[in-house]
Amino acid sequence: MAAGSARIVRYILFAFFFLAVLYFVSNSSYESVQQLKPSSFGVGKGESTSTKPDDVGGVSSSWGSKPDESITKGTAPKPAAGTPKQYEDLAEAPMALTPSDQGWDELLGTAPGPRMNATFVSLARNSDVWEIARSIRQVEDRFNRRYNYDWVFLNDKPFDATFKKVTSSLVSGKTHYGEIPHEHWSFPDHIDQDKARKVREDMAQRKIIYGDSISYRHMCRFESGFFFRQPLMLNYEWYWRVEPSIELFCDVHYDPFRFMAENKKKYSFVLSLYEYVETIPTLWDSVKKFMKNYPEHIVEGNSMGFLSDDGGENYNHCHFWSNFEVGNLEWLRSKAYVDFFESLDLDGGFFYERWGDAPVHSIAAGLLLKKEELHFFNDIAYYHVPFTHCPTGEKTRLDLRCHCNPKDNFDWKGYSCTSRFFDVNGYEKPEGYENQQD
Ligand SMILES: Nc1nc2c(ncn2[C@@H]2O[C@H](COP(=O)(O)OP(=O)(O)O)[C@@H](O)[C@H]2O)c(=O)[nH]1
Ligand SMILES: *[C@@H]1O[C@H](CO)[C@@H](O)[C@H](O)[C@H]1NC(C)=O
Ligand SMILES: [Mg+2]
Repeated sequence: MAAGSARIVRYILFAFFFLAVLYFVSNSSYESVQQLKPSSFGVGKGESTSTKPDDVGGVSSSWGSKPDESITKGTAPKPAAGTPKQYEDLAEAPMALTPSDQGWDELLGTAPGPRMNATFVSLARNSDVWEIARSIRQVEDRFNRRYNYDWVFLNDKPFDATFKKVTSSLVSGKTHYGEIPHEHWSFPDHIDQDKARKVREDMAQRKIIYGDSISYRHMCRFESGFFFRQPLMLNYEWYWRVEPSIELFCDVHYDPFRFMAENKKKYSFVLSLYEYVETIPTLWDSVKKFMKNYPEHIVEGNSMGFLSDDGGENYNHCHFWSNFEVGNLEWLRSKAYVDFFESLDLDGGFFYERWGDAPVHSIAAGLLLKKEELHFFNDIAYYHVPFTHCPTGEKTRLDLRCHCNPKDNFDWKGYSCTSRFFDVNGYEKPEGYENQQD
């Protein structure tokens, strides 16, 4: 009996000792948490440096003096060039929970290096806002969040407040909104309206895509001859065209504008294909007339071999797809290009047929530029319905963290002209292209 109760006392003492140790340990760790708190609260709200305007719609930037039809607005402040602020002691870094907290805009830092005199440009309707938003988000995530280039939006009608708010919240550079003047989005006087209407009715019957559309024709003529001469575009030397609902599948690690400048490139593409013949039956006749009237504009060492299989007699319908373009605006504003556009425009094919800006730009790039001035961006992976450019070569795709399916790559398929571009230039095709030909 006595031995039994002594054992119980021993158990009780042991339990007390255990509880005491537990209390001591938990208490001291509680104190150490308490000690951290003041310093982690110390930085934050009170020291906010964000100056992002709350009401984007009402803010005007002073970028150049603009005509009435365009509104220019500044958005978020650009982070300073260089690496992001690093805290020596990571425990000291504040947690930015709202846009006014310090550190909110410090994502992975601004890319070092010079910036080119360049802008993104999108032609869009107010109703395109959510589709262009998707495109912008991808361009920003894959490239521009580290470069902060500006973005110009053009429209034949005034942009509404929603369009401006949404797009300027997504773009890391400055955003500018321009309204296209009527002369750049209407029938020129020399167009016979009856003839143009009959063409639209006929094309509607033949179910030619956009064949009955007037606005699509204005769009194609505008992109062919006027976007680069809009007052807002005169502020830049380089452009990257972005359409609604496109996708970018890989990181863009370097600055394509700077690549173009340093390598003396003037025009670039990611997808090429054969044009739908019914939309351009007399385009090449018009081009031949231009070549005869302006021999001085046809450059030696051009890419005629990309456009024609018989030395220029006939067009093979190959063109670069112009919904993606990185290009030089000074070239488009040159006498050679403007003479080319005006010569074509007088022949009326934008309305008497349905000439697209893609073959127009491509033929100009093929004849007015040296072949070394054209560039194929294999490493910019891109989708515009219904075609995908996904880089050939697994190593490239992994290095660039691509999310496209290589099977979707259009480059080496029968309906693409990219193979021909490589042949004309004597470029070696990337490893693995043979396995992507169908
Ligand atoms: N402002 C404006 N933009 C247009 C109009 N029609 C087309 N666009 C834009 O022109 C570009 C080409 O039009 P889209 O419908 O994508 O033609 P697709 O790519 O040839 O099928 C896109 O950036 C459109 O947002 C229009 O009537 N007004
Ligand atoms: C950018 O290019 C445009 C068009 O050539 C020019 O007018 C403007 O002065 C340039 N801006 C800068 C900062 O070089
Ligand atoms: Mg499109």
